[in-house]
Amino acid sequence: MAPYDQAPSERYSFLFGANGTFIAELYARYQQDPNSVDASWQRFFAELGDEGQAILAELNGASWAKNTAKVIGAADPDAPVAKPGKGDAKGDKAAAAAPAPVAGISPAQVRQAQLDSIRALMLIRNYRVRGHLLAKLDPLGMDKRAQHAELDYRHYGFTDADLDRPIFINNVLGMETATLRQIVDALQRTYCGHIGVEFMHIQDPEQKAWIQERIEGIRNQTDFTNLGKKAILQRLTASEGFEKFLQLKYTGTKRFGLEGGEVLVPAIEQVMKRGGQLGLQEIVLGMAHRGRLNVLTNVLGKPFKAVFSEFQGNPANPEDVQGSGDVKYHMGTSSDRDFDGNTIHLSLSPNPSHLEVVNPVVCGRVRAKQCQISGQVPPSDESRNQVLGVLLHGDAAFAGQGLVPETLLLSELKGYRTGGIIHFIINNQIGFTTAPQYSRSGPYPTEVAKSIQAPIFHVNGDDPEAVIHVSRIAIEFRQKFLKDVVVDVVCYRRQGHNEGDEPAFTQPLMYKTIAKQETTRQLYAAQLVAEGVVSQEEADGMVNEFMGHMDQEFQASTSFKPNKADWLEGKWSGLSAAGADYRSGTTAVPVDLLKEVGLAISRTPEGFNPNTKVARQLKAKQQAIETGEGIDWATGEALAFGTLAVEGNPVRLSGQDVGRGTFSQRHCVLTDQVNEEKYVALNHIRPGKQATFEVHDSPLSEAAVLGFEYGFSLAEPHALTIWEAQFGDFVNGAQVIIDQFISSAESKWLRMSGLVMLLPHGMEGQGPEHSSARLERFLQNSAEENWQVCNITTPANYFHALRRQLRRDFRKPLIVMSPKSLLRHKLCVSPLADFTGDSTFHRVLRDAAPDLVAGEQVRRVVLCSGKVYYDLFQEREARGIKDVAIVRLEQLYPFPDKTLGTELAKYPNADVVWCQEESENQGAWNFADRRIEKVLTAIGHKAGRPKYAGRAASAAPATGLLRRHNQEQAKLLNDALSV
Ligand SMILES: Cc1ncc(C[n+]2csc(CCOP(=O)(O)OP(=O)(O)O)c2C)c(N)n1
Ligand SMILES: [Mg+2]
Repeated sequence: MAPYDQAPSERYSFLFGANGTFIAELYARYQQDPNSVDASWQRFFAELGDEGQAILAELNGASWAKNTAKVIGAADPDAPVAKPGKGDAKGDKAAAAAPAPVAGISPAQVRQAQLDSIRALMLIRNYRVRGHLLAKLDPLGMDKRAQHAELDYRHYGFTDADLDRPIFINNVLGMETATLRQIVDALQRTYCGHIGVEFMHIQDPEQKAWIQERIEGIRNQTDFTNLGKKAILQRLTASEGFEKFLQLKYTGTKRFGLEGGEVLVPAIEQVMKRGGQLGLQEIVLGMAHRGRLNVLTNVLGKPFKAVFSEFQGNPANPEDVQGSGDVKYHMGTSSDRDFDGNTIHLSLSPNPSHLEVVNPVVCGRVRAKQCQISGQVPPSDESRNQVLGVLLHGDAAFAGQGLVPETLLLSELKGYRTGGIIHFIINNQIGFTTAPQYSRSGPYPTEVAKSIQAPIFHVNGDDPEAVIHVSRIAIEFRQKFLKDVVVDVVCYRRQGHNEGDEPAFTQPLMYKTIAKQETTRQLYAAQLVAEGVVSQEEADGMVNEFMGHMDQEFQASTSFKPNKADWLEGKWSGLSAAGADYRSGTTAVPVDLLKEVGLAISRTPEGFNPNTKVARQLKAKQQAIETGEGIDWATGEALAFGTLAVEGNPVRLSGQDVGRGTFSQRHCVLTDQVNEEKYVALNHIRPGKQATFEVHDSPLSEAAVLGFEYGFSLAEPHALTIWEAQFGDFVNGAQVIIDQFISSAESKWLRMSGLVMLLPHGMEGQGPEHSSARLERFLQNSAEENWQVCNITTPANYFHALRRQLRRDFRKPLIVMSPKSLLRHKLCVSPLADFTGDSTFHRVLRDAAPDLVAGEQVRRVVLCSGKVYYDLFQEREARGIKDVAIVRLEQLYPFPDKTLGTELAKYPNADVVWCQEESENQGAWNFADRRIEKVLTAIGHKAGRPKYAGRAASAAPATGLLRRHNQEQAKLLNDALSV
């Protein structure tokens, strides 16, 4: 039986003597008083961990005496053959007191043999835990690794005199007995060669045993066939040759070459090849700058001539497509590759310079694809086996960026699992000019991966077979256990950070060594020549052949015309780029459907015990639906979700505490008060005949979760994908996702997204950090119709805005300054009529007050957006003002200039005031003022330019003192309404 098939108690049985139970006795003493046994035993028991200790306590009766006797017999051929002693039975307390004599063998001999075994096992265990610390990982040989005390047999009481005595080790390392010399030799070969493996932190016994068996069972080597070896050499030739050719033709041009890490190409290919045999059909890749051009061409099959053409300054996409474009080492692509008859679809996500920020985006894309393949939410494990995320990281970035642990954190969470990402670290032992000792506190850049108990393989990048071997183990492990795996390829960077940089300014010694270092291909070619696998001529021939191919591609590049951009293919077919015209889409819904959804979400199933307060809310919901009056914000939202789901569009909502809702308003996941079972009514409108409403309370991360949802929206344009911030303020923790992806991806990379961001916003006296979603930042980033920024004031308008996301033939992100106090505001309700008939989204809400004076007599128009409208409205009512109109801008971007012009033209004699509750340097003022002025000019309005009524400029978004808040709020209302 292979060790990983054994129950834990069987695996540890060799630790126990039948008659002597030497360890058990020691352990009993240790348990009573740890100091009663010597220090090395204390360490041993402590390090055995819970599992080992539990088994020590439990077990007491294997074949120890027999086996140790055999060993002694082996050591001394003249000694009489041992017979099993008495007291073989489990739990024989009398026999446990002291080692009992075995026929012909003295108690001292038994004891010595047991001690040998235990010491050997302790040594073996510590090699499993720490052997990687002595592995020869650095191809440059500059990483001088100190001997570790616990990896020295003397540490366990052995001396050099003990090296050649056989020791019983119960088939550990594949040997029943072995001398200490043999054991150390096997351990060195297994754990301290070109592969260092960290796996003893994995708590799952099966996973841990699987890795151990893979590593120990075959001595950490794969026997490659000659054909396989030649294939590796060919791939190294291609990855080296491509960089060499670029260096030759475009000397000094930035390309962030892979030189020193060329082995990455066959390593990723191994994941694809072996993955294909294990059911893999699709891989989504994410990576930074380093080696990207090499991966694009040599791995994804982008034509070399296309890259050469881009080097010549030609665009990556055809001229007829608009967009600002991006540098070549940020571009994505997709392709199909065939490995032994298995076709793998590959796509590389475009990414910005910000290192590691693409990670959650890739995870979200993978998850969406898995949902599509399996047609279910959450995706099936089978679909997880079919779609894999592969992330390539730099060593400095993986250690340094907080988004790395934030994304790893998602790996086992129900709402975000993707069945494990394979991480490759291009560990070139440098980050720009910074050496590892300045960029991380631990020995490796990978420590953070232990937080999710991923196995970590460190491997010498100049040993291609070792790298490919661990890549194979990585994909096998991932496919079997659906968990993340890390492959840390220790290599070097032959050039400067980019090809124009001088690395010797800061690392002169390292770069002297690198200058003398033969390339990975040269070393491997020499190895294969020495092994007689290829001749020198054959190896040189491979180089010449590849360089010839480069020449041809270079010739072809001058006339190369890129294909049509692929951005509206596959799931995106049928959609098109947004034109300049305003399109609201058909978002109204027949009243019957509204009622069907409305009643379904106010119901609980038979026997369900809702919280009494929630039950009251449900009753109110039902009443509103039945009477068609007083639909509140959360109900309006649920109507949007439910109607979309019934119409076949999945809805995915994620963010912190979104199931209940931060403000206890949503309750779209109900909890039974007796058994805590959950009920999601939105999935019970038309069971089996509707799309899924997926809702996930997220971990406490903004960047990773927003990035994930953004990635999901990239792969699934027909789902409504929503991320909600707990409070809008916290959105700045995800600013890089907003700036680098959400606001600019369509322009840079022709990637559309219909993601919705809900950002609770409003000055309500809750202090500087619970008031502002930083509307001004979104408005500052608004250009080229990149997204929609809304500050909506009615449930019906919110309903239409959400549905509009999927009811047009293009996709744009929607940023909503969402309400807090309005969630319960008596006036912030809509009639059912506003959801049906010919109702639609209104970018501007006119003043419909029945007692307002005629338009020409209106003395002032107050323009505003968001919650302050209700404050203004109520203040106007309280003061009995009839000649001030209040007009709401529900959408700030794209700015509704035409509709606003029509509205303002109704009040030719009024002055115009922009009223906001945010400070003057914040909110929409600095964005809206010139646009309003333009509108006024365009319609020939005499007001000329708007006046400002709002808080004074401030460094913090809001005061922390409620009294001051109230004073400020009263003043701005007064300023706005006093003509
Ligand atoms: C978030 C972020 N900070 C800083 C930079 C600037 N920068 C670009 S590459 C680089 C070094 C990266 O080192 P490493 O991750 O080891 O990758 P390598 O270039 O060595 O392959 C830095 C600091 C960046 N691109 N992104
Ligand atoms: Mg690096």
